[in-house]
Amino acid sequence: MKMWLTSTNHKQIGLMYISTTFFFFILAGILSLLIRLQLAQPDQNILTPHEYNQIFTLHGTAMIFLVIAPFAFGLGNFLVPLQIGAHDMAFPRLNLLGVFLFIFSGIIIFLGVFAEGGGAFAGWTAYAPLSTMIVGTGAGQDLWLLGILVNSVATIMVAINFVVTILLYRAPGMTMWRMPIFTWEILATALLILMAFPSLACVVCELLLERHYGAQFFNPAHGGDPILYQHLFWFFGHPEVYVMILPYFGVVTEVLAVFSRKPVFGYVGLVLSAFAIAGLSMGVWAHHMFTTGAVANGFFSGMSFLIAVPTGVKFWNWIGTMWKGKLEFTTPMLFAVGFLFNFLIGGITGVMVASPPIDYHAEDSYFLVAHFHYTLGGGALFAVFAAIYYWGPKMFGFKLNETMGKANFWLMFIGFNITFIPQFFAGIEGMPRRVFTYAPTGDLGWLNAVSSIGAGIMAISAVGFVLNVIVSKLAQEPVGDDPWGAGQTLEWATSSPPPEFNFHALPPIRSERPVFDMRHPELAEERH
Ligand code: HEM
Ligand SMILES: [Cu+2]
Repeated sequence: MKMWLTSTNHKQIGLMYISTTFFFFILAGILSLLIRLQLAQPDQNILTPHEYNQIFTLHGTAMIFLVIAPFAFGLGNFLVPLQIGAHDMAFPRLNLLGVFLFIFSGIIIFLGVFAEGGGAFAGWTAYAPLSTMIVGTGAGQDLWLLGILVNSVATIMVAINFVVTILLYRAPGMTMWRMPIFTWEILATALLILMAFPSLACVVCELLLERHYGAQFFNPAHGGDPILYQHLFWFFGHPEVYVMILPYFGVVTEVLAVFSRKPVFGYVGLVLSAFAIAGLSMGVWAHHMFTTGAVANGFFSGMSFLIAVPTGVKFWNWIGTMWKGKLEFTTPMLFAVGFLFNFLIGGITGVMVASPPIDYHAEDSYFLVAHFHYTLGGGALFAVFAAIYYWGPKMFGFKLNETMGKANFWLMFIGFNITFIPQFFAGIEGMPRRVFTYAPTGDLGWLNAVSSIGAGIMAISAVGFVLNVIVSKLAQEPVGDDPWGAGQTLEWATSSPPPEFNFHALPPIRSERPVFDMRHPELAEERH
């Protein structure tokens, strides 16, 4: 117990992030099942409108701030020092403070539900004036705001740590152009956090000042403007969706290369496209505000279309990596390929809603809910599972059961698509999001029933995953340094789990795959 409270070791802190996100994933998953239960049929009253508003607010908030983004910080904490040949992160104590602030932020956010009047209810976007409303709301919204503020400070801390570690703590020979793609994506993510998160911290403080100290930032009656809130929120909010996907682009790239038994295809293109995406993502925020009529739709639509170009480069390189490879469909590989399928649908529907005429119809409908679940659920979440199955042996010292793993994947993949494909059509038929029920018009009844069945299948898959962890932990089959026998990057040159100081000795580093070069010197290629 003492080690969990005091160790500043990056691997320990990585596991603290990962186990905490897993706990919040279970909570946020249960909340999503409650939503699907309420929406399974029209005109149901299993939940009251206020309960429903609190539940989707907490579900979305948790999945974004307490699951998908921090899981990547945990994985990065565990892996980045290993991948660059360092013994730890640059600021170990700041790292420990950061993970505790993160855990604390989650507790504060969830404590809100016990406040008089219930928890936050204004969605994960907390738009003013809904979120500045005091009358009839208790401390739930304030605790949510405080939790988000603490979470944003913790996130800025971990980003600083990643940038300094990656730029200054690489082992001799580990030049920037020899770093693994995952580490590059973490660097792009950390820089994006430093550019975007201050806007979140600032707008949360403004909301708290407006709720309790008479500030009038967003109140038009006193010269304020609710549109200002949306600008400040989405200046953070859109880059945040890339903070939640860039690390997983890295996960998928590494898994595809290892289980295609090939080097990454288009290494430089993958690196440059990560920074192109990060840069462009700072210039598209107002595509969330097309329907306000208060922004330059043409400009922000054009910028949003542009992001498809570097994303296309990534898809091209992922396909190139698999092309003519010796494909091995292990569980991590299945989740990585599932990611490609789902994220493609998420990406294409993203381009659709980046067009203002289509967005006028799709905004705040279930078409949009389906779109961002394909990118964040079908994309990022699938990559989370790929990462656990792929790097699990390195982190825990045992492999998860492959047969149960494949069942986990197929149930998750089928369940996911059954859940969210009907939502596109419910949205096209005009079903609004964030409303606790709907009238039995058109196809909405059966579309939602099918969607809820899909969510049930996903839940069974998630239970299967938990069982797999328990069964595999009990079996505790020991694994060597390179359990998949195809390691390329440095983490596969040390034991599983690694020793406290990471490496007894480092292999020579002359390319982006030093472990492969060490094992196959006859095939080794130098990369400058
Ligand atoms: C695991 C299965 C999941 C199911 C069944 C599910 C279901 C839903 C549904 C039905 C809504 C819409 C509620 C409404 O607008 O009335 C919703 C909202 C949302 N979900 Fe999920 N979700 C899942 C996973 C995820 C994941 C992995 C993320 C990742 C970030 C996520 C993020 C969100 C967000 C941000 C919202 C918007 C909340 C708001 O309107 O403020 N969900 N989810
Ligand atoms: Cu956006």
